[in-house]
Amino acid sequence: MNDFSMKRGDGQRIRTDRPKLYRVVLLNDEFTPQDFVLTLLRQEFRLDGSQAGLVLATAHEKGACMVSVYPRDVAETKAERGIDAARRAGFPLHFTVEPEE
Ligand code: NFA
Repeated sequence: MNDFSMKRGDGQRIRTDRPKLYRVVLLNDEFTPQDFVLTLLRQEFRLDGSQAGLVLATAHEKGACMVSVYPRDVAETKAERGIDAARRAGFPLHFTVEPEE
């Protein structure tokens, strides 16, 4: 069921929609240096070194890899910040955002 349900102090039951989650997906390209991708995955997406290495390697080999899932606005902001940082550095690195399920 897609709701949170909890009792307030006065006994009233409060339900709110659980936010839908969206995947941020890293796309491979031929030009963006691996070190740049690793730094971005660590700094923007808060992956640790081994997670970042696995995501990088999977995208490199298979063409794409899910980075993480977030509520929509967070996913879109992180993807945009990643794309912007790459563009500023002169690289074509790209992320997409897609709904889970
Ligand atoms: N394929 C890039 C390279 O060999 C590295 C890369 C991996 C880029 C994953 C984007 C995503 N320099």
